[in-house]
This record gives sequence, structure tokens and C-alpha cells, in this order.
Amino acid sequence: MKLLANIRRLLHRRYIRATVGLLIVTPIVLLCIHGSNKILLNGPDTAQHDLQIITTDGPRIYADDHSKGNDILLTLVRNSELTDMIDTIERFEKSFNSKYHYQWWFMNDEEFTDEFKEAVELKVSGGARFIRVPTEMWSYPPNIDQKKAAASRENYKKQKINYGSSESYRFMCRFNSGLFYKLPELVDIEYYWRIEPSVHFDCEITYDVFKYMRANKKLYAFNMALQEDIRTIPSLWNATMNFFRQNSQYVASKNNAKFITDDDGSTYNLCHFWSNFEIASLGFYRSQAYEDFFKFLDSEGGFFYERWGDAPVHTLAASYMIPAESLHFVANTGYMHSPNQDCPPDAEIRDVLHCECSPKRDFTWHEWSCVNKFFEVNGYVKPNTMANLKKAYPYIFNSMVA
Ligand SMILES: Nc1nc2c(ncn2[C@@H]2O[C@H](COP(=O)(O)OP(=O)(O)OP(=O)(O)O)[C@@H](O)[C@H]2O)c(=O)[nH]1
Ligand SMILES: [Mg+2]
Repeated sequence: MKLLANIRRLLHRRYIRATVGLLIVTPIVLLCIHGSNKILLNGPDTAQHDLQIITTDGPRIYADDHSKGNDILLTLVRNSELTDMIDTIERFEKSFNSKYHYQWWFMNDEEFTDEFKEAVELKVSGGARFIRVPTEMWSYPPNIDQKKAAASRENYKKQKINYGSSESYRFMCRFNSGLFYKLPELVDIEYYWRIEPSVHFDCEITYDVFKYMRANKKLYAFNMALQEDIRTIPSLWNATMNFFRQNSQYVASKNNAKFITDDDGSTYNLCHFWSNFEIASLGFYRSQAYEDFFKFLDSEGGFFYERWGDAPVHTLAASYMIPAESLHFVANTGYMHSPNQDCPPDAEIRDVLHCECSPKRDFTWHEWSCVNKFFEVNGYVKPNTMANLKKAYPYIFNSMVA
């Protein structure tokens, strides 16, 4: 009796009541959040799923070759990167484009110099186009408090985070996240392949990846995948969860969510497709689903108050909105973007593809890479041996041995 009376007296104290209340309410709130994230992992019924790819029916850019779609190679680059750009073009023409002659378009926030344009035009086999990015796509949206953004950059500088103090890097990441595909020059483009200056592909690419994607209804293709520096995106996961909780119609059933979370949606495991390489349907980026997502993220301000990269932004969107079977891993290319190199560990593959790289440097199948996870969580066969390629990727296998 005395014990009961003591407990009752304690509960009369306000702070004890508040603590007890918190102890009861917190697990319920967590359960609700956790529970609803779990729904996101599976997505609603297919019938509810609402990813409407925007198709274009403008003029064909390869009028002389109807087997091709309106697909292009696309590079954002500065005039000062001309030497690296030429090196990349020469190598990429050798490993892929000398067979297919896709047009290569270039974007810049400044006017391209004549020197740049002339040098590039001499090297591309499918024609070049030069696009000036308008200032409104390379500046602050009206909701951003620029003083707060500057203070955040100072803070990032002190922490010595890569490009933490850079304003232009943030414009670039926002442009790549939600704007480039809105350039009027790109209105009729269907698929694009992003290529950065100074990357190279050290193996031969034996099939037309654009045609493969179209024929197999793929919407997004990646190459390397690794973990993001959490300090650049502290609030991105929560923002993403808030968006998808409010817009669950955009979550694909059988999505790729298990690639990005190891605890049923509570936290982000930081895995992202490294978007310096990216082949994607611009119809996906133009969809209402992606547009709503980008607008939501933009209104949060994280491109400027933090340092959100387009790689995690694209990855989170693609992993939730696109059915996993419409994602494509472009294997065995010998892709190199410093400091990471892809180099097929399988000697037969290296031989067949004439790779000029050292398998000791391979990052793709390294334990720190997220590529293994993509195959494991989705139950897909890894394209890392000739036998596996033959079994699960016959089109690609046949192109290799032809
Ligand atoms: N025109 C223009 N292009 C830029 C600017 N900043 C970056 N880029 C391009 O945007 C792409 C990504 O920039 P990078 O500096 O390579 O960023 P990153 O890949 O995260 O970092 P790195 O490890 O340095 O390669 C590259 O194609 C750059 O050439 C800029 O201010 N103007
Ligand atoms: Mg780069």
C-alpha cells in the first residue's frame, strides 16, 4: 500500500509525468515511423503505382539511322578542362562510340570558347553541340537564405569536407539533380549518357547500351556504387522519407529500397550510384513523380545549407520510384573516375574485352563497394564471370563473343 501511495505521489510531479509519458509515447511514434517506412520498402500495389514516363515525339536526331532513338552523350564541362575532355573523348570513341557514332553534347555555365569547340569537334565521331546553361539554372532559388548558405559553407570549410566551401559545386549538384533535362535544347532527348572530363573506360564496350536499355525497358543504368559522406547529407534521408510518406503512390512495388537501407527504412546506409557515370531515361526525370520529389528537396534547402550531391538524390529517387528490374548495372567497362577504378577480376572477361587495367585496382567488387549489395538484395546473378554472363545476360554475352 505504501509503495502504491509513493508511486501515485511521484506521478503527481510534473517532470516525472512528462518522462513517463515520453517513455510510453516514443516507442509508439517510432513504431509508426518505422512501420510506415516498411510500407515504403515494398511499395503499394502495382495498380496504385504512379510513375508516368514522359515520352517525346519531336524530330528524330538520327534521321539517317532509324534503329537509334534520340539518345546522346552529355557532358557538363568548363573551358579550362579542355585537355582532360579531349583525352576522355579519344578513349571513349575507342572503347564505344567509334562503333555507334552517338552525338556528344556539351553544357557549360559560361560561353564555350572557339578553341574548345574546334578541338572537340575534331574528335567526336557523331557530331557535337554546345549548350550554354542559363543563369536561372545555375543560381539560388528564391527560397534560399544566402547568408545562411554562406555560413554553412564556412562551417563545411572548417571540417575540410570535399568541395564543402564551394558555391559553384552546389549549383552544379542542384543543376544535375533537377534542372539539366529541362534545358530547351534537350526537349526531344530520350536517353542520355553522362560522361565527365578525365574519366576513361579501359575495356571495350561490345553492345549498344542505349539500344539495350530501350529494348529491355531499363530506365536507369549505373556503374560504380559506394557510400556517401554523411556530413554532406545529414537531413536528406529524413526529407526523402517525409516525401515518400506523403506520396506513397510514387513508390514502386518491387523497388530497390533494400539497396539503400539495411534496417527496413529506419536509416540510410549511404549507398549511392556514382552519378559521374549515369545512363538514364530523361522521361523518368521529367515524370511528375521525380519533379515533385525534386521540388520537395529544393524547398528543404539542403542543396545549399548542406551539400547534397546529385548522386544520392538520383539514387534515392531511382531506388524508390523505379522497379528494380528497370535498373541496369553496366558491368566490365574498366571505368575509371579518380580515385576508383573498375577492372574485371575475371581474366577471361578482361581478355575478351581487351581491358587495359589492373584487376588489383578493381573497386567494383571490393568489400567497400555497394555493387555486391545491389545483386544480393535483388537476387540477381552477378555479371562477373563468363559463365554467369552466358546464363543470365545472353545478349551481352553474345555481343562479347561475336
Ligand atoms: N561548366 C562547369 N562545369 C562544372 C563546374 N563544376 C563542375 N563542373 C562539371 O561537373 C561535373 C562534376 O564536377 P566534378 O568536379 O567532377 O565533381 P565530382 O565528380 O564530384 O568531383 P571530382 O572528384 O573532383 O571529380 C564535371 O563534368 C565537371 O566538369 C562549373 O562550375 N562549371
Ligand atoms: Mg568528377
